[in-house]
Amino acid sequence: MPYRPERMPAEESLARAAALRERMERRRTVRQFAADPVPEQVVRDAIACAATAPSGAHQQPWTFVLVKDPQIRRRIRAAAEEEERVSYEGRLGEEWLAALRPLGTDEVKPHLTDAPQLIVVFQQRYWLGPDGSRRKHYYVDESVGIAVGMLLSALHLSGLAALVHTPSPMGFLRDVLGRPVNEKAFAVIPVGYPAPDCEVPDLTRKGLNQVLVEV
Ligand code: IYR
Repeated sequence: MPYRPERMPAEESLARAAALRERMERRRTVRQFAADPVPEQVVRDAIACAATAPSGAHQQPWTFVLVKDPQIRRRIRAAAEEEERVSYEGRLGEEWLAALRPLGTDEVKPHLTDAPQLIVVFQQRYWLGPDGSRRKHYYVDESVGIAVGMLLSALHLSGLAALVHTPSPMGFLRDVLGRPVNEKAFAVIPVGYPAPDCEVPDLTRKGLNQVLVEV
């Protein structure tokens, strides 16, 4: 079918790209959230934005679970902290622990219960029909990674902060959230406003000249 979006004048593109770049450069991962509620529709709209991501063979191999039930959130936190404890006590290995040290992370994950919203992203490793039949999904990691990138952008540009948390192993999430066997947890994303006393590590990003190669 035809696709004829109106072409944006170059000056407007330039202005928008520069403004967007500046806003995206202000995004920070947040680990301390204010207790204040966020407008839930903002989160739903951000998830809808994420679900516009391109995907392998347009299979859209993602499920976003918005976890509201405080009891389920407590179970997720307990299970995640238990796994993280084992990780931080040595499973990660010295090199990995050293790489994490500047971030100041540890096994205590209050944001899992305390952030006003919690999104758990699942990847559908294969398609599962109602009769149990299976079909292959293509480029699932790439597709879901792109969708999560779009989710983080949408949340940030809508004024909300987020954290991509990847408890490892994450198998417990499928059980706790009652997801089907074809789904595998990809990330846990607490969402909210930064706490009034929120701190972030003093990090700088690579400059464009370090990440862009023009040939
Ligand atoms: N999953 C652990 C450890 C962790 C790993 C990486 I790589 C990070 O960038 C941050 C944390 C945790 O959530 O603490």
